[in-house]
Amino acid sequence: MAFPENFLWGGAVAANQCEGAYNEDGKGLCTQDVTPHGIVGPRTEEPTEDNMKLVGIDFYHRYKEDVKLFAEMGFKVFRTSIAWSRIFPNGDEETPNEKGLQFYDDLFDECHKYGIEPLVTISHYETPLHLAKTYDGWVNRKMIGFYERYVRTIFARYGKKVKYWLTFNEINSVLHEPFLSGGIYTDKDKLSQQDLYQAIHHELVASALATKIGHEMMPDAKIGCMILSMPTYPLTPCPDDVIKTMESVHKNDFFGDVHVRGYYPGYMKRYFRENNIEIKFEPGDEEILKNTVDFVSFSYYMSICETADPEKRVGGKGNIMGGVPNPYLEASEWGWQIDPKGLRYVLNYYWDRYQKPLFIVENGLGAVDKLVEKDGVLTVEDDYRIDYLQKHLLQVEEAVKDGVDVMGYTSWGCIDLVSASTAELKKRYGYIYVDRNDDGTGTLNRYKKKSFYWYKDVIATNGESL
Ligand code: BGP
Repeated sequence: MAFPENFLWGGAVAANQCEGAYNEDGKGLCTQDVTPHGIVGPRTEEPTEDNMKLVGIDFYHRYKEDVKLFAEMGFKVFRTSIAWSRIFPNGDEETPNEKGLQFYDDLFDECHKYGIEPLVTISHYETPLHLAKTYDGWVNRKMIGFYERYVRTIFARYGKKVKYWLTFNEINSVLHEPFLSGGIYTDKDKLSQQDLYQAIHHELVASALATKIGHEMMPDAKIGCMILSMPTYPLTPCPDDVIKTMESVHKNDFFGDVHVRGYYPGYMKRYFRENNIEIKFEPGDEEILKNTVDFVSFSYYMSICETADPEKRVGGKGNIMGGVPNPYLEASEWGWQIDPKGLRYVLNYYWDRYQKPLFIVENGLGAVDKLVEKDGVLTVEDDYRIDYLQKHLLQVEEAVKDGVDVMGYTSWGCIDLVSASTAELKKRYGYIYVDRNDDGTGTLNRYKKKSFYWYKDVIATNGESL
């Protein structure tokens, strides 16, 4: 048997992509409420009706039905995020919103009813809008204090119900999406490298501080970082391509390196020197950064290539960050190149680099699904999804055989939800189909796809059925 006995099988979502109820029970606005087109379109002043996230899949009101379905699949763990603006509607007030706190109490209780362990992302692309507008998000050092108050509140409230925590979703994505990822209101093309990296410093300090506070308040908790992983291969064996690839990988490794090693790596100090970036460290920051994580979690959807040759540097599409397409790989309908072996590669890479338990907290195929009737029941024949997941999980198995310590696997969007990059619902990942369309029509009813039964079997056999 390749998968460890207590392997944490499950699924993942984020509050802003599924809950809906964007202004109910005292919730404040967050960055997602004004980005009706995800990362591709302009943001709006106010929430607009075409924003699919305002209703999402109505998880806020239907979570009991959904958790029951997760339990039927045999989930051991369910990853979701807490919407910061449900707890602190503006982000900078002193008193939390009780109704928001109550919602997650109820949700976590519901999970425990079925023996499902919650895995909670503290901040998943949903900074309170007021913090973005008033402080320019993480560019402002005050954010550390607001985040600290928020984490102290949720640790105190849920410490007995939640063991696994992630400080920031895909923390390195702020390099490419400063608004959604870092609540930075300044236009992307006007944002200086100086401000961007200062914002990153604030996030890294906040993350280490949350880890410190979490360990003090919840001795049994396991706190991890979460990185957007994208193995990057040199396009050719030309040494220039190899070095260019190394440099581009460093930009992302910076985040994991600080989280695991507890200090800034030399290659970043060099980058800052050569680009006239001066990171302001306050007294105590260096000490705080030494509070390193218990495990490293990451998303994995695709790999990319890198080249030093400007003529070959055509941009490929990708999961927030693009890259040079790999001529050996096929792509999904949204242009994300499919590379199951890249998952084994990245697991080995992180294990070699960090020697910390690894958790794959996102992976999956975004595809257009069609609801059909089979034996009198509505379902989706999503063999393409099963094929994708099967191939990736077999590579996880290979990595486990390589000796990599893998804690668990939560596939992304275990129930259909609104896409982060395009804000569409037609890009579906789930084992459970939700009847909602991008024009706002649909009953919101849930239907089990073919992959639902497939995954149930994978979990029941601890991966033997793969
Ligand atoms: C990651 C995000 C998720 C998620 C996923 C799939 O970047 O952490 O929130 O949505 O990618 O991306 P998309 O929804 O754009 O298909």
